[in-house]
Amino acid sequence: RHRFWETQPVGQFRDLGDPTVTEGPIEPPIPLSDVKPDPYTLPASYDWSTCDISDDAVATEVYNLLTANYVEDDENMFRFNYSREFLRWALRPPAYFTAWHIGVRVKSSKKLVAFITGVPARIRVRNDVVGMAEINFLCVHKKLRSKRLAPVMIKEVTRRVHLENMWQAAYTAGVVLPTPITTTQYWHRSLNPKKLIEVGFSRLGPRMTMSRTIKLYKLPDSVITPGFRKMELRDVPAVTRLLQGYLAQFVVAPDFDDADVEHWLLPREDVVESYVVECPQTHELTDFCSFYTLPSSILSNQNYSVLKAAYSYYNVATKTPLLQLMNDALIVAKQKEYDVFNALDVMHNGKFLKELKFGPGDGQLHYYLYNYRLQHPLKPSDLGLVLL
Ligand code: NHW
Ligand code: EN5
Repeated sequence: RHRFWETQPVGQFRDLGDPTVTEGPIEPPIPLSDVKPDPYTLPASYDWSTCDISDDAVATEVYNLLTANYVEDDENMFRFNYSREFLRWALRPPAYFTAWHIGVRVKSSKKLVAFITGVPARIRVRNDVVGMAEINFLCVHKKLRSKRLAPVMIKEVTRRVHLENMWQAAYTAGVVLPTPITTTQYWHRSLNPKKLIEVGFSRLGPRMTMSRTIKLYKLPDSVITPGFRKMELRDVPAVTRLLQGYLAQFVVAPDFDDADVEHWLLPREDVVESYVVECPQTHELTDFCSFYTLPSSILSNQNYSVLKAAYSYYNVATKTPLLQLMNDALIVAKQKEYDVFNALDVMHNGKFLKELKFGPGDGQLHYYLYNYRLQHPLKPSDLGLVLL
């Protein structure tokens, strides 16, 4: 059934529940001198091309490829529209490798027709902190699909990760592959219900009028929590401590240090937003919430061409009730004219989704590890990792 994935060191469906398979790496590392030194062979008319995303012209080529060919929903109504600045943020975390930003070009025209990326991360699985690659933005131009190009690209990124002496990876996908470590559900909170209904993102519920729907999703004009403010550079050490304390309870979670927090959580306009709650008396930081900005192109509507979506990222509540903290996140997202606030049912998100009027979407997100096996799949609430 999976001619490529059956050949890879990933948990196979037949291993599920087999007590003789143990947790941890599937294959041991090999000497770096034994890693294949040359790139895998592409079909004759294509070349590998390392993409320097710092270069504006290259960033635009990648942006254009993804904008026209990346992930769509199951009815092809919406397509992810990651911005250039978002891609730069996603691809240049601390200690990134340019060689892991891999394009495929047509030899004759130099046109970029496929892409795959990795970035380094330390990910903890139970008590084991593992240096991994986070793989994302796998994309093959619509006209080149089903030619088995994706397996060659996956093998090539794997080879380049191995050359840095890393042997594991984490990735997510909307499709089922061998074998998910967990399957999570997308939830959506309408902020601009009229537009969402008009573009087909959501529907008017039974026995609901437009005006009742607008009233249902109404939010206060300003945040409720005293001391709620945008995160600043000086907050990095305290946010790192809050996050480390929170993420320790999950089975799989990133191991963030100050440099990671500065990169992944310090606000960047139209890319990532983070807020802290600073106790008005002690000036101590007690709570934290964040979301990233990922618009979608609306593929066929007369009046609108983009849907502005916020995606819940990492949230930590130690003093403010989580429900109130996330309600404040919804309020700031509404103020900033996001149309919808999305979240997965990971970490403690299940505690606020229903009460804050999120509804389940038609999409799921499956999480995977490469060359690392778990004995049993996890509950989404045991997962402390959000990929972009
Ligand atoms: S998931 C988003 C993936 N991108 C899209 O969905 C964009 C739209 N679709 C496309 O561009 C986030 C194409 O359909 C793609 C497949 C390129 C998806 N992951 O070339 P063929 C990520 O970026 C398998 C993994 O003929 P195609 C995460 C498929 O099962 N495998 O198909 C990426 C089949 O194998 P099988 C996927 O439609 C993680 C084979 O590809 C997949 O022209 C990558 C068919 O290839 C997916 N999303 O191109 C893995 N979709 O065994 C990283 C299909 O079933 C692993 N396939 O025959 C770790 C590497 C690093 C390790 C380091 C130690
Ligand atoms: C890796 N980084 O299917 C990403 N999105 O539910 C790759 N549905 O937006 C993997 N179909 O349910 C990505 N509206 C996998 C996800 C691919 C994109 C995707 C889903 C997630 C989505 C929307 C629109 C559906 C349009 C028709 C959806 C319902 C919203 C409604 C609001 C009111 C309360 C009930 C729910």
